Amino acid sequence: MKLTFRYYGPQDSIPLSYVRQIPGLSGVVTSVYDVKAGELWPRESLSSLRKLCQENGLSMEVIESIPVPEDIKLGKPTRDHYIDVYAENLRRCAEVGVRCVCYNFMPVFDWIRTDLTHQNPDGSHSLSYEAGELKKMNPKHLHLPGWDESYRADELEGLLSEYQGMSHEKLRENLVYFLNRLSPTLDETGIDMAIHPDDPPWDVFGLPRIISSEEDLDALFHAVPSPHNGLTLCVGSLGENPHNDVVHMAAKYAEEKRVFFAHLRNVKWEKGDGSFVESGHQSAMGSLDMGAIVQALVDHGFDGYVRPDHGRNIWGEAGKPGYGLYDRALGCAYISGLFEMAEKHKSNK
Ligand SMILES: [Mn+2]
Repeated sequence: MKLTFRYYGPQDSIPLSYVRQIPGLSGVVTSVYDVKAGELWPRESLSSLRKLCQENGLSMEVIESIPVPEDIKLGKPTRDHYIDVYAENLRRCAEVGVRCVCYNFMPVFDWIRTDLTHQNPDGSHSLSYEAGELKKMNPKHLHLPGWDESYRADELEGLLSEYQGMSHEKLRENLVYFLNRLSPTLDETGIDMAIHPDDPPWDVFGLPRIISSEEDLDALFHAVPSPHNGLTLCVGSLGENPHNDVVHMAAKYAEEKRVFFAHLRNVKWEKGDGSFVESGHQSAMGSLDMGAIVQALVDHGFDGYVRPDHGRNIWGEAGKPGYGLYDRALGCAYISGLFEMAEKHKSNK
């Protein structure tokens, strides 16, 4: 596997000169953050990002993400134009050595939490989700830091009304259309498209979500069998739903060569009503068996990109919730330890 770290570009509070000191790291996962969804990424932005990475001895082979414009998710007549722009952005990424693009297909909102500074008993802070709190939130006034794309209140209102009546089936059709139209570009560039599961993996605010379960993933890979159509196995997102058997999914999709990228983080289920707290990475801190997940990936031939996902905010570190240096660096150390042991105990299943 290739261990990577998310980097928000030159505006990130964590410099690459620090990132490069994390043991075992080979590269960063980044994006062009100052261009709206649906617009072309300047070649200069990509080449200057790559230069920054190279100067620090880090590769830049994964982009997270190129946001998918809502017109594509909605299946509007303008979607062909936006898919063509997306394809051109993929070509430009390929020109600077990008191999894998993480994206999601969640309508309007990216990941959702109800608290970004949940205090843990040890004094650290985590992102958390409480089912009861979500019911009190107004989707028309929602913005969370770290979203790849967000909208003004007036845009949100219009968008939410456009999604009225959107079914799971229709949204799935729109995703399949998007991937099929991108297919020649994927073959030409060799780029792997790694869809990120819905976070949390269920419908929110009445908006349908279609990448939440094994059944959803099977349907996607069946509909678009291209070898470039795969998954960002975000074990935290999938694992937020206790009904998702993440160890089984890791084994199955690694075996099927659908896992291009893995986000490894742990969650602790609370109350049995869908509530959860993002715990530290170690199995003992949360509800997921991280060792078994990594062993399943390794045993089934996974050789893709990995990164720690959100970390807790610890040791008084300020900054973007979930994206501090310290706990994610601890996550890297833990993850590389798990892979070292898993490789030693690899069984050829
Ligand atoms: Mn993730």
